[in-house]
Amino acid sequence: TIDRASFPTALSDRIEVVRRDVDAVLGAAIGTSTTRSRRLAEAMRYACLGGGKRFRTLLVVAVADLIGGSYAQALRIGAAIECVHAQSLIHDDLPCMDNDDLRRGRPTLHRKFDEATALLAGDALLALAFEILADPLSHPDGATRAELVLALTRAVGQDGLAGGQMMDLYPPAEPTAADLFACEARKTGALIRYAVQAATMLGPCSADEQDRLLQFAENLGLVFQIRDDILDRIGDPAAVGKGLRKDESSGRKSATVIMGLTGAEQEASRLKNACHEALAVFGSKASPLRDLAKFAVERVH
Ligand code: GRG
Repeated sequence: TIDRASFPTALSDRIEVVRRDVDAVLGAAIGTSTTRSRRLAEAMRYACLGGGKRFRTLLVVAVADLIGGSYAQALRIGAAIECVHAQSLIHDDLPCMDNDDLRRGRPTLHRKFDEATALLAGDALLALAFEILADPLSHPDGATRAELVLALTRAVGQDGLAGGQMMDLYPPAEPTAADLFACEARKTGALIRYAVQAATMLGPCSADEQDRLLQFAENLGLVFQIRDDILDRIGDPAAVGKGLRKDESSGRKSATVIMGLTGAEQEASRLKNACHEALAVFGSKASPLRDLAKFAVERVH
């Protein structure tokens, strides 16, 4: 379990510790074999280890902490999620999707390498995610490992990232707030929900506690994406100055386009309150999760 005496309580310190530790797991999982393609491994490292807030891993660790799960197992689940997340960002940045040149303040993977390398690095990272989960180091019980894998397949597929991205690329002509939530719950919410769901498998957790944690996760996933949409509107002063707001220039039917900036901010605040309500029964033990909800709604990148 997580040693609370030595594990930092301040979120900024937690971010640093978790980043260091999950990066070590990811680095080892990608490996240093000289018989494999060095270019592929370099591209995977570039995409996976080049920054990122590690929000989903922090979430796994916080839920594991709440229910007395293992830190080492939480980190491995976090690493698997970071692989899927990195793959989704690589694909999202490609010319056939968002056609972005920059990610995490550096050239996107297809700009740094090339499109073929970006596609293959994404493929290999998705495979690596499942390899990490299916390894007994992630959980000693085979049935639990199968559940961890099954739940991730669902978070990635038609009801998850791929389905949500499709809804984002091909929205209805006049999307409603319900259409937006259906898209964002899949595109962003599914992996955040998975982080919480997987962590509940790492320790004793009653059905009622799991329900509440999943309710928290579903509200958190939406708030995280709505904040992303708000940052696309207000986040880049250079773009605003040139009249190139990303929420308009991208053509995406984002929260700020559908609800307006004020509507999106009100919705984010409502969802944050719903996060807090879902955690009420856990009392002060859930403080790290409350910190993450606050972070999701206040973050500036
Ligand atoms: C099959 C896994 C898979 C994906 C294919 C391309 C695609 C389908 C989905 C893309 C979904 C997407 C880009 C969602 C955006 C989610 C989001 C809010 C990303 C930003 O997350 P942060 O802020 O990023 O956590 P960092 O850089 O901090 O890790």
